[in-house]
This record gives sequence, structure tokens and C-alpha cells, in this order.
Amino acid sequence: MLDRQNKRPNDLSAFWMPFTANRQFKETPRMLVAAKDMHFTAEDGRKIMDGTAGLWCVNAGHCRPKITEAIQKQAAELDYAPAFQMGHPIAFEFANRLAAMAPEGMDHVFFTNSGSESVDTALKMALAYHRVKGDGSRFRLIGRERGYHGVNFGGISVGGIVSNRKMFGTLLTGVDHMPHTHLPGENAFTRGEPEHGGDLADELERIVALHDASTVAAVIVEPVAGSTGVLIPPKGYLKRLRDICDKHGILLIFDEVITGFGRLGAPFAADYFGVVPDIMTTAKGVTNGVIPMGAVFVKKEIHDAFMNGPEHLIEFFHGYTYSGNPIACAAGLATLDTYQEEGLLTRASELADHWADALHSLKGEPHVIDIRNIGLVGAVELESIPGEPTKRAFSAFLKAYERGFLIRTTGDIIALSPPLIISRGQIDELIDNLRDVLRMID
Ligand code: PXG
Repeated sequence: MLDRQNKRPNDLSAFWMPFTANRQFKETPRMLVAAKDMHFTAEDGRKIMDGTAGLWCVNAGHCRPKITEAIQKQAAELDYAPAFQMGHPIAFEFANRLAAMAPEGMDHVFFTNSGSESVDTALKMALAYHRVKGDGSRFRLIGRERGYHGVNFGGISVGGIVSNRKMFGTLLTGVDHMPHTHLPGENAFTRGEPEHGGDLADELERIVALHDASTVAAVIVEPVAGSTGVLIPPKGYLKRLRDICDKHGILLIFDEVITGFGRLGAPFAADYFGVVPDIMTTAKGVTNGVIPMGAVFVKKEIHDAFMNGPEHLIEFFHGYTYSGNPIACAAGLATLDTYQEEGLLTRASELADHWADALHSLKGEPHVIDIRNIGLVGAVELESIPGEPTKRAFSAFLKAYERGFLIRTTGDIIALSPPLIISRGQIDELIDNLRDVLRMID
């Protein structure tokens, strides 16, 4: 038996690691073997501060007892039950709890197992919705440059990160993209929502005019673009998208896989910005990242449009073997309890000023060309080494890990999104460590 606490597996070759420089990793592995609250433990026993909530998902911190116990109990009681033409109580209970906390009117929930599946589910719902309403000529989907909507074919089609798309053929047809909102010339070093760029939403009008509104089913955006390196929506931008969608009968989908469950200081970005979409995709924080799960929130009128025709017929030909998996639902309910008991869904708003002060204190440090923040999300953009993009940020990542803290990098952008339980002192520690790293790297 392998003692995972103390031993590195002697063969790393079989596991083809996701989104990883496999050869570099396997040459110098970075192995995490345990976690508690704000910290991982590395295989050599070092504590590693989690500056990214895992991959933006462990919002309540690691190995929270209530969640662990709920999973253990559920696994012993009802491990699995089908959700096609059958039910089990905890899936209904969890959907009700989620619907009760969702923005007004989003009172139906479809379960998936990941953000990518939530996105593809939402896109299919949007297409099918228009069709069941007799408006089937609305087949186009509009995404945005630099958008990240997971890695399935629907998601990469509406997504706008070039490296995630270019290898994979023709993707979905009938997709168009709005311009991204990154305007470093005007907005560099802005705290919170940038002043400039709200009018970029009007590009949607131009795209709709080109294709004609009668062909457009839905627009999907991340309220705050995460993976591409934290792009915060300019003031007024999201509201303007909402207005244009309303004017033309187009559904607005917010991809809240990162922003959902307290990241900005409100339960959802829809609450934070006061703009309610028609469909909202979530995953990650829905179970504190502990068990794979996603949830798509849908407005009543969309759900109800499907509830027509003979009652014995399936209304929406879509679902996953693990939709509403009982153990995932148990983890989710315990996660919501933990969020509620500790006020975590609004805690980022209490910490936001301190977080912004700490982050922006990095202005003037070597290589830093922009700093962006909102809620408990931050980005420090570095000037690329000429001819070697991504190298500088990756060396910061490696140096940070050596010093005992975990950051994420994308291109030459360092992204931070700590668990929402972080203390003010830990914020200072994280940023001071990052300052030291910036002074160390080439
Ligand atoms: N939508 C959004 C907005 C996301 O951020 C997904 C969909 C896909 O979720 P799944 O569960 O299928 O991975 C995501 C995922 C990073 C990073 O460091 C971001 C994600 C995943 C892993 C790393 O930027 N976002």
C-alpha cells in the first residue's frame, strides 16, 4: 500500500495531467498531500497557503468538518440513485435551497457535474427554449473574446481563449463574439469597476444588427472574466447587455462558475451588479469544490415553456448519470450551511477594501503593469519577457510555491482568489510574499 502522506508515487507517467506542462511537472513534481482551512500540506511537510481557493472553488476553506461528515453519512446511507424517471429526496432539497438563495425569479435548478457541463446545458436550454416557443430560427450564440466557458465543445465555441479553441476544428457553427473589455491604456490600476469601456456593450447591437435579432438565441458572458486573467466589467457594461438582450428577445446567460457563491461579496455576481440574467451557470463553490457538481439556475418562464405537450413525454432531452448525485447534494447542503453560519457569502465585501489596499500596494514593484481587483479576486499583470510570453509569471508561480504559497497564472497575469475565510493578517502575508517573489524573479 502506498502511504500517500509520505511517499511520492514512483511512477508519474500514466496520469496525463489536465492543463499542465506535464514534462516540466514530472521532472520537478509539486505534490499536495493534505489540506486544512487556508493551507495545503506538501509532501515534504511544508504548509502552502492557498491563495487561489484551489481552482477558485474551495470558498469555505479546506476539509471543513460539516462537509466531510455530510459526505460520509450520505455515502453510507444512499450512495447513488438514478435521477432519470426516479428521484431521491436530497436532490429536491438541495435544488430548493439553491433556488431560495438565487436572484429573484431564478427558481429552477438543473444539476450537472462541472462548469463545462453547466455551460453546455445552459446553451442547449437556450436553443431548445426558443424552439419550444415556436421561435426556432433563433440558433445563434454570442460569446466574447477572452471568455472562458469550460472545455466542452459548446463552451469553447462561445469562449474566446485562442489556445483553448485553435486545435479543435470547426467548433459549433452560428457563433459570434463580442470584443473583450480589457482597456489597459485607459483603465490600468483601477480599483474595482473600471470607468472606461461600458460602451463596448453596444458592440452587441452591431452583432445583432449583422445577423438580425430573429436568429440570435443567447448571449453568454462571465460577469467578471476569470480564467483569462481577471477582467472586471466596466461601469454600466452588464446593465447595457441586459437592456440590449431585452430589447431583442435574446436570453442573457451569466457564467457564474467563478463568481457564484460569494466570490465578489454577494451570493452571485447578479446580486453584486444588480443585473439578473435569464440563465446562470454555476459549479465549483456549489460544493466547496469537494465533490464535482454544477448547477444551472433558470428563470421560471424558461422552465415553464418546456412544460407543455403530453405529460408522459420527457420535456428536455438532456441530463447526466450523476445529475443530482446524492453525495454531491449532501456536500452542497453542508456547504451552504457552512457559508450561512459563517457569513461567507458576504464576507468578501467586508474584506474588499483591505484586499484592494494590499493588492494595489504592489504598484511600482518590478514588472507590474496593471493591478485589478473586485470582491476577493485580484490580478497582477506582469510585463512579458520579450519573445517569451508566460515565462515570467510561471517563474513567479514556481518561486511562490517554493516560498509556501499557491497562486495561479495565466499568460503573464497572476490571479489571486483565496478562500473566503482568509483573515486580514493572512491577506497581508500573501501579498507581502508576492512582493518578495516579484523582487526575486527576472
Ligand atoms: N465557466 C467558467 C467561467 C469557469 O471559470 C468553467 C466554466 C468550467 O468549469 P469546469 O468545472 O468544467 O472546469 C470555468 C472553470 C483558472 C481556472 O485558474 C479556471 C477554471 C478552471 C480551472 C482553472 O483560471 N474555470
